Amino acid sequence: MKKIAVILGSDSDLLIVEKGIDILKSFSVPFEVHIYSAHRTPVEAAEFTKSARENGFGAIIAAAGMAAHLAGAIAANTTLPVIGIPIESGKLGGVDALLSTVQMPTGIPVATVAVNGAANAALLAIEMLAIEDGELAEKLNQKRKNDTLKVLEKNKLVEEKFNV
Ligand code: RP5
Repeated sequence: MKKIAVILGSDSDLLIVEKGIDILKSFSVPFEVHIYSAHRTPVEAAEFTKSARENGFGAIIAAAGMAAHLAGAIAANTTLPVIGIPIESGKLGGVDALLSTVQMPTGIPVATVAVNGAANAALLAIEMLAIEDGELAEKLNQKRKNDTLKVLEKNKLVEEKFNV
């Protein structure tokens, strides 16, 4: 199976991104986590990205806050799919990172999830691998079914409590 790369702009992003890492683990998907910054370690970020395909990666998740150029800078150096997670940090509540991540020029796409949307980033990366992997696709279907059952159960409790 292809690996998923999880790149953080800073170790301060880890608390949020771990929610996605937990999902990758729960699907037994192989992954690596690295800290590469578009601004502080641009050479290392580019080196990793340029060799990511030949090193067995199938998708790259890039998380960064503030002037969040990491996902775009990574996407500039690969044709692997790149998923950007805008991280809430600083005084602007993540809107800064959201706009920096999502507003990519034509030709260099970044699939941007919600601010702090690490879980969806992981699920989207898994869906990409599942295009060619029926077993993984079945695990995704099972998760959807389980999630649906949880909501139905909550609905039942609320209906019993409030509806006469
Ligand atoms: C971004 O700036 C990082 O991704 C992080 O979200 C934010 C703050 O980084 P630190 O100053 O905490 O390292 O580059």
